[in-house]
Amino acid sequence: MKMKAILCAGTAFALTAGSALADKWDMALAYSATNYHSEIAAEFAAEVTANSDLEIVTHPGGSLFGGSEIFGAVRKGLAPIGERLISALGNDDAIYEVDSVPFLASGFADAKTLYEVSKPALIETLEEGRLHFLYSCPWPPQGFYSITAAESLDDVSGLKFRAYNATTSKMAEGLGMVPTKIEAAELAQAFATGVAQSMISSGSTGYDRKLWEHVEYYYDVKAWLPRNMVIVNGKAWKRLDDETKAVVEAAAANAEEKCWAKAEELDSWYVEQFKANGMNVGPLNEAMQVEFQNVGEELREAWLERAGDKGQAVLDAYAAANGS
Ligand code: PCA
Repeated sequence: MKMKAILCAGTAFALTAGSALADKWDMALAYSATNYHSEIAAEFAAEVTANSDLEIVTHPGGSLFGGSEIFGAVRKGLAPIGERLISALGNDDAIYEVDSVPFLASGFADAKTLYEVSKPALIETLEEGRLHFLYSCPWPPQGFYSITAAESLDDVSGLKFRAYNATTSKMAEGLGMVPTKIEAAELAQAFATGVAQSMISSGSTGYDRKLWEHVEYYYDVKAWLPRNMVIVNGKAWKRLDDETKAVVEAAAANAEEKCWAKAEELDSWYVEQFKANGMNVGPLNEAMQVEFQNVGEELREAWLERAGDKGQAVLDAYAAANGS
């Protein structure tokens, strides 16, 4: 009996190994299943599954790997495919932080231009790490959440600030707050327990985590539009035949186009939901906006120093694309 079972299993393995059939990829996602990034990733996965012999199964909410683990997991091949917030990878290469250079691109059109001019450098950097790039999609412009009204630096001084990358940590420090890195999946808990009292993020993440239950103020700072990217382990990518690769690339292009449109469409809707749930929503006062911009300017210079010629080339291309 036992022998037969082993034989059967062996035959099944030989059959699958001998054909391109029935490859399955688990796709690691960090954000809520209902967030548009995750929903569109699920549509991407369904499109590939329907049109090829490759099945892609999404695992949202950090259920396969937590947000901070996904990049390493895909690089090591522990997950063949995953989505990661690019600007959290600044320790690997400063070029990953270009979308979070403060006040460089504050709206969707500029963020798209910045994406287009920085894409070759992004792809090259990923390839050096043996990763294949598929698509990238933005978060809406980043605002400031605070449990207290932020009329002056004194008001926010000492607040525990939830950071998602080095830039947000440094912004917080520059403004007199105390940063701690917390992934979006743990956000509601952090605010509920007082581990976090302020943050910079989009309306999207505040909405997903019902932040109005903990935070009263949302300021529409438009600091930058960070992006997620979907990447594939280099070896897993090479194992696909050309036909499957073409299906995956086509689905990725569809996902990217839909996702940019969805982010823009939802931007003001999220903020409407904040108002409907009793949050105070509006711009920072002029003096505070200037404080944010001044810290931003310092971070921009520090970034350029780290990013060197590669960073300068992207900034030059961006300026040229904007006609300046
Ligand atoms: N949401 C993600 C990253 C940027 C955003 O808008 C987060 O807060 O983790």
